[in-house]
Amino acid sequence: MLTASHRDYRILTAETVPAYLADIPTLRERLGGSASEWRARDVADGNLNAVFLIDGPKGGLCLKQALPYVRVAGESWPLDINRATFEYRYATRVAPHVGALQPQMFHYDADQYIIVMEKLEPHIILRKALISGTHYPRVPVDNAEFLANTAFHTSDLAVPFERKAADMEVFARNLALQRITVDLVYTDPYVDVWRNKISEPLGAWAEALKRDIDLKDAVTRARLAYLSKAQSLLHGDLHSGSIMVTADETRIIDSEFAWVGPTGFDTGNFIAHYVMAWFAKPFQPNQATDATTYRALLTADIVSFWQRFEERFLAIWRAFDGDNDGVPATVYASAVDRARLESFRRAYVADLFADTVQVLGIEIIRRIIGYAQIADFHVIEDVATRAEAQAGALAFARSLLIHPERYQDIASVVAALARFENAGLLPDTTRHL
Ligand code: SR1
Ligand code: MG
Repeated sequence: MLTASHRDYRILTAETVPAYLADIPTLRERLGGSASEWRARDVADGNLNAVFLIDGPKGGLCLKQALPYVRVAGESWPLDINRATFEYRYATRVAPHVGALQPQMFHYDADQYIIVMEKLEPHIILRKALISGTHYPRVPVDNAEFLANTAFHTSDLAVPFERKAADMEVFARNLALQRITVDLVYTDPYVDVWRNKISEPLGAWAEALKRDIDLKDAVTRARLAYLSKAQSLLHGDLHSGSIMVTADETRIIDSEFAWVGPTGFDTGNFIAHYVMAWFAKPFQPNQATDATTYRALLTADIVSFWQRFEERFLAIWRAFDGDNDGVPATVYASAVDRARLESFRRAYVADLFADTVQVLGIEIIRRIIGYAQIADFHVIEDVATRAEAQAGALAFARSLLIHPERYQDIASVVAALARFENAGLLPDTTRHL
């Protein structure tokens, strides 16, 4: 979406990218040589933006430009280009706490809505690895480290309220992308809207979800939490398409959906994509690993992610002695106070877990019924087979949301997966699986 204030904005192409970079001395220096020697490739893969990789005689760069519309939909779906600002602001805000777990940012152009960053090579998108059955064991550990740090250091546990208010002031303006999240994640699957993409075999499931008032109540509680529980700065879209990997490195990318909200949004989103990979796995073609083995790796990764997140979040909190207004050290001054603080910490993390489970269920439902569906299921060519895999995931998601008391720890979440895989295309909402 363009306004009069964007009159200098131009959409770059692989042909025009070298000339753009040639005008920026620090970037010219990184590439080496001159523009005529640089090769730019359009590698856009996500739903929203243009992305180019550029190689020069000395080095490479990645350039990302916000388009004035949703890339995968085209100009019929206009979208505010200021989203690039929020991606850049998030990356710089969390940089002191996450180190090399995100790409280095080299340049931000506030007129062209362009970010130029480290080119990640030979990294691949984690979703592609999950689909091919290739295992990257560092991911759960690294992502737990990333999220424990971003969640803690941007919360009232770690900063004076004035600092958090400054974050809220910035990211509360990320309105266009929050409209997408509120609509596509929290609302669309429960109403009739043109954006939903419901395959014919999933028709009964889609109808059942829309009629299930217990489910809709649970989703409404989560939607209200997303809008009103300003707990920490969220990445806002941390799924397997927002993580790039090699065997030794994990990089979190694409933080344009950043928002101050419930911490469980990021943790639940991440786990949801491992769970969907689990349901899709037996039906995906061309696998590097046998499905049973890979499923066991996925469940182990889910458990180790949560355990590591909890362990690191608590350890960072225990070691922290900076100013904050949420849990002031002056209030917890005696040995008795400090012992009580430890049980307070445990309760805080239990609340994060409950929010995580809610978002886990909600993210699964929106990726199967809603607009932004995922390749993990769509590589299954046979629509009926794909729907069977998706139905299992929907049944599991519904159970998480309407029976949260059954899912008090991560072991009970993964232990339940197999109970739902044969849920079938006719949802039985009276059968409390
Ligand atoms: C219009 S598509 C929007 C979705 O793509 C992004 O990757 C986010 O997941 C968002 O919900
Ligand atoms: Mg993205």
